[in-house]
Amino acid sequence: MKIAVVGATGLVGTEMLKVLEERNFPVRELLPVASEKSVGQTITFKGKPYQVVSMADAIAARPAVAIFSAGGSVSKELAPRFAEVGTVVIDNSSAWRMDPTKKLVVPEVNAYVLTPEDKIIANPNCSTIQMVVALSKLHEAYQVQRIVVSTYQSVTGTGKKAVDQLMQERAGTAVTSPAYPHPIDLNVLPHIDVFEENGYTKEEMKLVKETKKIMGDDGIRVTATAVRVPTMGGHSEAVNVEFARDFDLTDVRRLLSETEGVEVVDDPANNRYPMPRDAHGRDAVLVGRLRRDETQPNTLNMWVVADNLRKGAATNAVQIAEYMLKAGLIK
Ligand code: 11C
Repeated sequence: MKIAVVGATGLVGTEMLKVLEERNFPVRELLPVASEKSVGQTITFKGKPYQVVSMADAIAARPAVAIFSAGGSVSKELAPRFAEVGTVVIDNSSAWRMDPTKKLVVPEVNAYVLTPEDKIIANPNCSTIQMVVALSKLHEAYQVQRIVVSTYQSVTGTGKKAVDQLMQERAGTAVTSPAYPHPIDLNVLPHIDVFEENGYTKEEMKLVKETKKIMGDDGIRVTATAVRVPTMGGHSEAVNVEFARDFDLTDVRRLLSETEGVEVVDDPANNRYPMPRDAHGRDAVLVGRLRRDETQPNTLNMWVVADNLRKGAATNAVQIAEYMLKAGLIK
C-alpha cells in the first residue's frame, strides 16, 4: 500500500519508519513528508533511499494511509486535506484527541471503536498509552475508580532539541538552543507542556481526559503530576489505582502477565523492576513494584515504564494501521 509518513525527519517520524520496517508493514510506496526546508533530503527505508516530498505532493499522490507526527497545527490544517482524498490519517498530535467525532485508540484497549467511517484517528499521548495498557485488564476485573499518577518523563518526549540540551549540559558545552526554562541534567522539572488555568499542566490534563476517553468511562477520576527527568529510554510512572472491588495480588500479577503488550518485571528480591534503560527500543509496557496501598482498601501501587517513542508513539500508530488493515477499514 501507499503510505505517507508526515514529519518523517523528526524523532517520532524516524521511529515510525523503523517500526514500519521492523514489523514488515506492507509498504508498496513510501512517501516521507516533511517541512519545506527538508524537501529533497534523503531518508533510508529497507535499505533504499527515498526523497522527502512536500505535503502538496503527498496529498496529490492519495496514499491509503498517512501517519502524522508533525505537531498539532500542521495536523489541524492538513489531516482533513488527506482525509478528503480518501486517506486514513493516524495522527500523533493532540489536535484531534478530544474531538468527540474522532476516535482515540490504543489497539490493546479499544480498537473495537473503529469503523469504516473513521478517516482521522487520534494516537494518544505517550504517558497515557502506557498507563491504560497496564490498566486495561485490571479495569475489566476490578473496575478502576480513581488513579493518582506521577510521571518521570524522558527528554525524548520533548524532541531533539531537548536531547541536545541534556547532552550539551552533560558535556559541559554551551547549550545552543535550550528546550527547557531550566537545566535538565542533575535536575527534575515538575513542568511538562504549558500550565493551564487550573494550575495543572497540559500534559497532566491529557492523562486525566485521554484516560477516560480510551477506557470509555467518564466516571474514572484521575489526578496527575507530570515531571521531566534527565533520562532518555522511556517514561516511568508511579500509578496508585483504587478499584471498586478488592483484588488478590497473585491475581493482579496473573492478569497483568495475560495483558497484551505488558511484561511483568517484578522481582524486588533480585533488584528486578522496570527501568527506562530496559524499556528503550522495545514495544513492551513493563510493569512492576506491585504492592497494596496499605492506607486504604482496594488500592494498588505499581510502576509502569515504556519507550515513549515506541509504544508511546510510533508503535501504537503503526498498530492502529495494522488493525485497520486487518479489519478491512483501510482500502
Ligand atoms: C512529552 N508526552 O513527553 C509528551 C510528548 O501530546 O503527543 C508528546 C506530546 C503529545 O513531553
